[in-house]
Amino acid sequence: MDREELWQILGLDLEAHRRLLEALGPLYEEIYLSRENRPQGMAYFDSVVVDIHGARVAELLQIRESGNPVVGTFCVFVPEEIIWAAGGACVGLCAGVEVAPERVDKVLPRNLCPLIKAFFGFKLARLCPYMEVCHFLVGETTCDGKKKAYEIFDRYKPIYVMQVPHKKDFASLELWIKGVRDFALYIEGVSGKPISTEDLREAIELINRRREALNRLNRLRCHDPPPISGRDALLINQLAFFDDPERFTVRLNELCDELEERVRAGEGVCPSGTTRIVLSGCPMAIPNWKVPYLVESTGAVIVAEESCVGTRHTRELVQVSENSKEGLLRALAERYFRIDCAIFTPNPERRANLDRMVREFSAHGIIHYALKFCDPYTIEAYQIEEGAPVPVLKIETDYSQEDREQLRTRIEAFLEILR
Ligand code: BJ8
Repeated sequence: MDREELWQILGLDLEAHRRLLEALGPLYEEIYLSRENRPQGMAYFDSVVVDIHGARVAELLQIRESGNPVVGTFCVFVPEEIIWAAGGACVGLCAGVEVAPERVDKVLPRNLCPLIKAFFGFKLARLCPYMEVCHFLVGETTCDGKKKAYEIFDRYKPIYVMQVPHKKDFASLELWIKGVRDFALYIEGVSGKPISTEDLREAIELINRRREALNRLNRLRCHDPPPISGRDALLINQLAFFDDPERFTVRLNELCDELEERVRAGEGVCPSGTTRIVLSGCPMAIPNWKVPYLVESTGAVIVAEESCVGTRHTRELVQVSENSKEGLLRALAERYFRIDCAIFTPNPERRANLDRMVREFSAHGIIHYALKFCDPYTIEAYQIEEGAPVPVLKIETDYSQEDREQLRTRIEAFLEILR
């Protein structure tokens, strides 16, 4: 289908949308395409970005027109397997760029996390075809900002909100399991047919395979030199939220085959001995590449992301022990309940996971990345820094480019200390 026609069907503001895509092109060229020594397998992921609002959106429209649910989400707590099992499709809608701030400021407070403002901006300005192609969205009671913003956002697009407990005890797990069961019932109601045990098992295996491929990619970055840059790895992690999971997994495994060859040949994206950084903190939604770009253009390499656009999204697989629908739903709920997001209190698992990553990836330092006004991560940064096995640089930033030079100076000074 012709792209303009597709965007018109979805009711986008065509003129503003054209300007948005025009702005993305040079940014992508600067941060990605102009770089040398990228693996050939990145060509597929580049093609997805170059047509980011085209081919995949058309596929989702087809799914919607065939009567199956297309569902947008904002958090890795939403058990997407249930949506896929119902014959539907799930797409992550978090955005990493500021859009229509003057309109957003009329609805939301100024001092709010940029990630929340961004998805509002995309809706108010009618700029996101993924948002528009969705039947409805699924929110979650994670941070206060999101859960209160969903109450207002529901006026623009219907949102089903899942209740996420904030403590990891037995009672909370039981509450969460019930929430996952209720969500399955809701999706069955929307799609008009029950989810079979077989469909649910296949969906669990499908998403587990995608996680395994992402984990394979991430493990390859343990090597010195790493065979792929942090920027490219982040991009792949970002695209996992959009692309068809089956195709994405095949292409990613092909890329990993190539990266294994590189490792065998001792080839990397940077010289051996380059300073290695773990990024930790808030998710970096596409096209939020500011900090990774600054770090890697300052002579270091990012070897891992302790983030929801990174290992927090992929680390845990669903462990199936009982092949009944109830058993599968329980296994799903248990897997999602292990996520170590900063909205949990207390949250010692995050600290333990991060320390393990520092060891496994032989990192020299941690850059803790928090979005401005994100209380859970800005506050938890204190515990992350305290007693960390390597030096920590704490960054608080938003989606603007105004602090770019200031950040560059701080990152350069930090890398100097590590060296
Ligand atoms: S599981 S990190 S995706 S909640 S950055 S909106 S927390 S104020 S995105 Fe998140 Fe789920 Fe947790 Fe992951 Fe609020 Fe913080 Fe903004 Fe955030």
